[in-house]
Amino acid sequence: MSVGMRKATARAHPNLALVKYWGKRDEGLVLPHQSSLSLTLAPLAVTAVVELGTGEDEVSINGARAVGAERERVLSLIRRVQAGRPELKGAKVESSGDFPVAAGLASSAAAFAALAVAARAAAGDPADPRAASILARMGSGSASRSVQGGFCAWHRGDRPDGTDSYAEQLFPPGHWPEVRMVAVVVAREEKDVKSRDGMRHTVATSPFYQAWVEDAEQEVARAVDAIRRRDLEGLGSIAERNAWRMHATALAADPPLCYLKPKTLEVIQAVGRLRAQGVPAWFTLDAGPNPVVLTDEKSEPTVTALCRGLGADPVVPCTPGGDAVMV
Ligand code: 2P0
Repeated sequence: MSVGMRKATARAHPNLALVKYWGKRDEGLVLPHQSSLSLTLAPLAVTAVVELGTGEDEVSINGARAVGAERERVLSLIRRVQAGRPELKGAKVESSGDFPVAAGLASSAAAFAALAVAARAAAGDPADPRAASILARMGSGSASRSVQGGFCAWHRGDRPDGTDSYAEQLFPPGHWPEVRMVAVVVAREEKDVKSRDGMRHTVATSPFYQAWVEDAEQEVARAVDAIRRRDLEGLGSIAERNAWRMHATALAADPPLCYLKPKTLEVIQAVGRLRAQGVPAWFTLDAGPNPVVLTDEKSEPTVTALCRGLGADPVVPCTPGGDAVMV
């Protein structure tokens, strides 16, 4: 072991955006065009172990040695922590998730949040959710929102250096413990267009992009108001229309970006019919074919059974999750 080696382990949950981030104004610093709002989700989590001062770099993800762009993305976050501190040169990183095979939720938010929290601790930096959120953001935008639990807002910020673009908790998980989000997997294959490329293409070619951005800040404010009042119908309506607007913006890109599959639409329409029968349920959809259904504790079994009945597998009910923690 080389002198100065430090090691820390952190665990973080994924999050799901109810008002979404879709497009960067700065690719290098991962600065968004709009603010966004999410719920951190338990029980799924990623654990990251970071040792600094190892001399050599070594990155493994889910037990396999990471290479190429994947390795570089991890190490570029680590380098920000090592900057100006030669005694921290070299990093051994092990990241592993307990996500079921393609749970339909991106693991990158949890992975980069766990990595940022562990890396800062390994370097001896004090616990600081804002600084960790900024660091996580530079690994993956949505990871900025997984440093803390409950409902978090990622403020777009205005500064070119990104120091005011971070996520913070607005409501802890205990504010509204009955909320459920059911991840519904209708397709397990890797999506054709990754989020990063999809948003770049949308920003560059969609004539609807400006309208999408202008809508966002007020949508976050309205969603925050609904969460404050624990108004599931209000929040669900905002989440659904926000997902449709994000996808409409992507569909208007040239060539169009369509993340929906026939089965996606089948689930979305079935959720709408369920709601017409009085069951509180609203869908949201990220950059992929797998919907996530917002509902409450009482109706979660009905939603889960409906989606399983349509052939979705797995269907993973999630509850509000807590902060990223040191393990
Ligand atoms: C979100 N998504 O707000 C939006 C909604 C997908 C759709 O953030 O390029 O992995 O690493 O910043 O965060 C997924 O994109 O992209 C995402 P990068 P990220 O959750």
